[in-house]
Amino acid sequence: QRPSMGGCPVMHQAHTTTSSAATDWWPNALNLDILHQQDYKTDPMGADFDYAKAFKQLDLEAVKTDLKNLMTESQEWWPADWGHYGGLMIRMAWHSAGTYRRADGRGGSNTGNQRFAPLNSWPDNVNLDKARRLLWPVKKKYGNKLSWADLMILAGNMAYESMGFKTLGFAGGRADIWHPEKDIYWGSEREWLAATKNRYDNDEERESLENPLAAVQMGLIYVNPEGVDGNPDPIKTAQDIRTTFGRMSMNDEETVALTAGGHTVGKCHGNGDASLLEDEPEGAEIKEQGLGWRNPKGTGNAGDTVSSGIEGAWTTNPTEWNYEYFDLLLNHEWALTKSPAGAWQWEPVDIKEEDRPLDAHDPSVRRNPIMTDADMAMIKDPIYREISENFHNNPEYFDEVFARAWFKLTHRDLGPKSRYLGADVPSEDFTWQDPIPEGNADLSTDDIDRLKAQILDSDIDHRELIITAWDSARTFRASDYRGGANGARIRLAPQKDWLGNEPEQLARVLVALTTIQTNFDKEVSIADLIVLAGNTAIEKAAANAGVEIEVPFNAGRGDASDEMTEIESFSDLEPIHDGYRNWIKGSYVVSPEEMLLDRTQLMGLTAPEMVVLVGGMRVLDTNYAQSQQGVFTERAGTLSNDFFVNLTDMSYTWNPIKTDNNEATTLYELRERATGNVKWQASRVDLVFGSNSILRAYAELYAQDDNLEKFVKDFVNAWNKVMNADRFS
Ligand code: HEB
Repeated sequence: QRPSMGGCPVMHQAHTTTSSAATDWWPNALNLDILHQQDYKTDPMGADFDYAKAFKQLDLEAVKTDLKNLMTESQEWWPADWGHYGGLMIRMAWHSAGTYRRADGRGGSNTGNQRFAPLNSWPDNVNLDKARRLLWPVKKKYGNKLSWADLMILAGNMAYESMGFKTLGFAGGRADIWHPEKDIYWGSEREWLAATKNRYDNDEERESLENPLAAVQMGLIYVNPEGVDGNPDPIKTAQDIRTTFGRMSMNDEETVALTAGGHTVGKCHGNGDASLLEDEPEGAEIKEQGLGWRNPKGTGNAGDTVSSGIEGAWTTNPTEWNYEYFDLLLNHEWALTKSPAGAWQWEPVDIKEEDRPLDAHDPSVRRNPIMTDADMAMIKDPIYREISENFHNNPEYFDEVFARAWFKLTHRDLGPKSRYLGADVPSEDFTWQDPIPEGNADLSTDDIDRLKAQILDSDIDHRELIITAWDSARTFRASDYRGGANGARIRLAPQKDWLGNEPEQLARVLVALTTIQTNFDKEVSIADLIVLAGNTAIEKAAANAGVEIEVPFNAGRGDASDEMTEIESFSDLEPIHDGYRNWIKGSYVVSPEEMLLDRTQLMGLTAPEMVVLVGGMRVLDTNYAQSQQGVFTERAGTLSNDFFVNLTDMSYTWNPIKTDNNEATTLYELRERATGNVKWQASRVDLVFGSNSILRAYAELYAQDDNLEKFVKDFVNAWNKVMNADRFS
């Protein structure tokens, strides 16, 4: 109880905890906070800070040396198993990277989000708070030049190197966030580790795991180590492993390599009663200072540590890179037992004394090695078994596959190689990096003017030029920096055939642009021409509205080839809705306006940018199949603020359109109040800008009599941001 003197100094129910917010009264209102986080003021570094620049000043070799030393400098507050923190650091790095999922590109290592809720407190991340705290002296020493996000991955690499494994390399470039991410959907459960069936269309069909999720239970990184819903059965666990690793584009061979390479080192912790652990970091007492899971047993650490509840090491020498994992797994019979914490685990029926690992804190005792249900899957699933045997017989091959898979795991969501920083970047290109050749950046103003003139001379509809530029750029997602206009992959499979790209129209525009390219006397990429054509058409549309404005253009985009393009993984980028073009591919449970919001967040745009772009795209007549919903203007093709003027005009009423059978559709019509005549048509995506109070505030801003010019300028800025979102050099 806090002492009170004649009334509390803070008003009761003040909005100072996360359980109360002004908008909680209307839980179904659009959550624009997911966009507001793009221009939050939580980042203390300010807009001028450029992490890439700061990283370039970093003495990477010195950090690496410090990290290697740190591995074996056991701290009394959290003693290292066998005097080596390697296993703990690798688990931290893997859990940082392993939240990535390919469907929306969210999760993963590139933001340092493990410092914040919910990840800092996930049941699967027990005691990784200790790993990060052990790294604090290194973070403190190198400061702004080394983000937490980079540090966590580098620490995993240095752990491997200090245990004798040569990694493929390391790229820096992951800038930290300073607040929990508000946009990531981790599942709808309200209970940690709720039964897996919540996430499946059909519980027996493990591939029916709800997209975009990549873990089988709330609070896990991947699968339950004790078996599906805690019931050991390696064959079933194998299905879950295959599905969840597939959700991050790992194939069977990569999956086996990662699991084996991961569990070659370190141990599981479960020498106590897991139910006695105190609160996780986010809920812990102030005196815990950000640490969680206080363990009341014995010293609460070292030999008493409880993390997963499983207890024991996988290999005889768990601080060394070696091949004992497969030796033990394949050459013993394993039987189901329980750990001291009561967790299911597998132990060998028969093992030579010298093959048993030493106790992690008492060298006078040897213990049984263990396997989790997930490890057993590596020999019980027939496909995994074949791979395991092959790795066992060809350790050099195992080394190579593991090195590549580890690099992919830890760098996958950092984006294209142009974002990679530092001297340890491998020279090899990998197709999962979506490589793009460099384009010609040396186009003079005169060259660009000549190209623009040819674009205007060609007989392609301006709306089609704008559409093509938009469609080529809109695939970009800031979650993993994939997609975008660079590379002009819109001309390649699978994108050229996506329904949302209106393939016939697209093909026509590409032919016209290719003709311009071929006839031009300098090298210019199609990727650049697509953007330049869109820009040129927009300049014309602005001029029609009486505003002279130049859309910025930076040449240098390259054209990717089919060989550089993993068709399967590009399928993740296919739009199934695009509110900017007033289009939805099918019918979905989620409302079109929510999909617009989610897509906008992925594109890295703010709420005002979304508003100005939608308003502009409508009057530019760029709807899919030229539908007229939201085209609230008599002069389509003119970059006017008519969308906002008419949306906010009280001379209309807004009415849902019914089908002939009197069923509601998701479409609306605007009728003149005076006559009842239908004047315009609209979708939910159009009308949400008039109904949501925050969006309406922005819509009114652009409808104002004094803001036509601001509207055009803001539109051009937002457009330019979209066109260049995927360029990092
Ligand atoms: Fe792991 C640990 C599970 C994968 C690496 N794992 C661990 C544990 C568990 C697991 C339960 C224990 C924890 C404690 O502490 O208690 N994993 C698992 C699963 C999976 C995995 C289920 C799926 C299959 N891992 C993995 C990967 C990696 C790893 C992929 C990498 C590569 N882990 C690891 C490590 C460790 C672990 C290193 C140790 C830690 C220490 O030592 O501390």
